[in-house]
Amino acid sequence: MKLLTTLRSPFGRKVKIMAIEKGLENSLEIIVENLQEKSDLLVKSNPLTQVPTLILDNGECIFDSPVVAEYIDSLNDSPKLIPTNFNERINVLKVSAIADGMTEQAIAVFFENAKAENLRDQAKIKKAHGILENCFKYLEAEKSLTSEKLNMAQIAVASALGYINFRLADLGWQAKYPNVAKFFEEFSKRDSMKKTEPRV
Ligand SMILES: N[C@@H](CCC(=O)N[C@@H](CS)C(=O)NCC(=O)O)C(=O)O
Repeated sequence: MKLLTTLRSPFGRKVKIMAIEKGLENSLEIIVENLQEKSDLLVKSNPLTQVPTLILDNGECIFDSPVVAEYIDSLNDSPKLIPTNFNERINVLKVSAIADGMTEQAIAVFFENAKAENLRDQAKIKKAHGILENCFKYLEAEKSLTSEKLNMAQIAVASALGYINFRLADLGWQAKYPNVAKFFEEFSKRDSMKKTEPRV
């Protein structure tokens, strides 16, 4: 299988961590995309032209990251990262959606901040910061993050936090949200996290 991604995509990181945790690292050929000049392969494989995109050996293409994650989780009998128990599953999917939403807001702030100051959409930045605060508050009380059983919610949240630290390093969320900070500190010790640290 080929995974089209970038070295810093938090959505790509989430599915790479899942593959590593499932023992499937060697089944994935990572193809590094340049999003400023997307490859023909990416454009023809995913109508959204986004990473991550997974291309199976039979040519079938799978996107976007929640679907890639579900596919990877189905590939072997190692413990499921997306639980099969209905209530647990809904919660893990919900917390993963929060993590993905935080990533989207962090990307929006990063791109606004990259513009000249007079061109920045301050209302958009303010709204994104507000949503990030709401999500941090939610995660501060979220039990699935401390579950002994590894799950996709933990992976998605860790990928989102890794991206926030990479792109919005001065956000300073750690002091305000000590439970989330503790979770991230512990989770970052995993090999799968170390192997997938975002790079420019
Ligand atoms: N909902 C998508 C979001 C993926 C996404 O936003 N990927 C970014 C890179 S982190 C991308 O491909 N950006 C290029 C573009 O949107 O044109 C997913 O979960 O896979």
